[in-house]
Amino acid sequence: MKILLTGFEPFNGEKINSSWEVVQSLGEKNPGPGEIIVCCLPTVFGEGLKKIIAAVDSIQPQLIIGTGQAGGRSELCVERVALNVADAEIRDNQGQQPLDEPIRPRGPTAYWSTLPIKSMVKRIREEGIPARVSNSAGTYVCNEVMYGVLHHLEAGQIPARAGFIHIPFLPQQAIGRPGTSTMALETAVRGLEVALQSALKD
Ligand code: PCA
Repeated sequence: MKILLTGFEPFNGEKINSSWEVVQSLGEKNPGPGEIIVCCLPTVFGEGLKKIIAAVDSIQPQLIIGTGQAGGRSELCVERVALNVADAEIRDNQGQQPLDEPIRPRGPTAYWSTLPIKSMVKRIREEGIPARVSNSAGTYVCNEVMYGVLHHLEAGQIPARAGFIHIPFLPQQAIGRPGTSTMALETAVRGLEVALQSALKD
């Protein structure tokens, strides 16, 4: 059983991206069951999606979980749905800022996550870690990656489950941002590990 786990490079002037820190740690741990293969995606419209699709095609994982940083959120957010739109409030790492653009002009309006989102949230919470189902992955690069991967799997009739989890800032990212929610690295890593186990068996 191969599991593709992705995070993103830092964006918006940050020095780190919590998602990549968490994904790297879990990849080093590789606790099983299954073999985790990690990949860091550029925070660039078009490029992040290209890189994850190339990884899916070469690794042929049975499970694909994308993660991204959602600064300001206080819980691990298991995303329910990806929308066919790119609408950026800030520029990406190559200065692009698409507005109201479809990701796939002939694609459906949205794709549902094919992960057991409710079970994943339940199991993370049973560990005492804050988590919830989120009904919006936003309209930035993370949403594009989630939408594009689900579209690729459906178009190619590839039998893999896929979805996306947003991760809060790490504590060091709250410096200079009073009142901002954060989650400790070990907590987020454990939450992601449990989410992954749930996705494999529920
Ligand atoms: N978060 C952004 C893109 C990269 C990341 O880590 C998002 O939520 O779209």
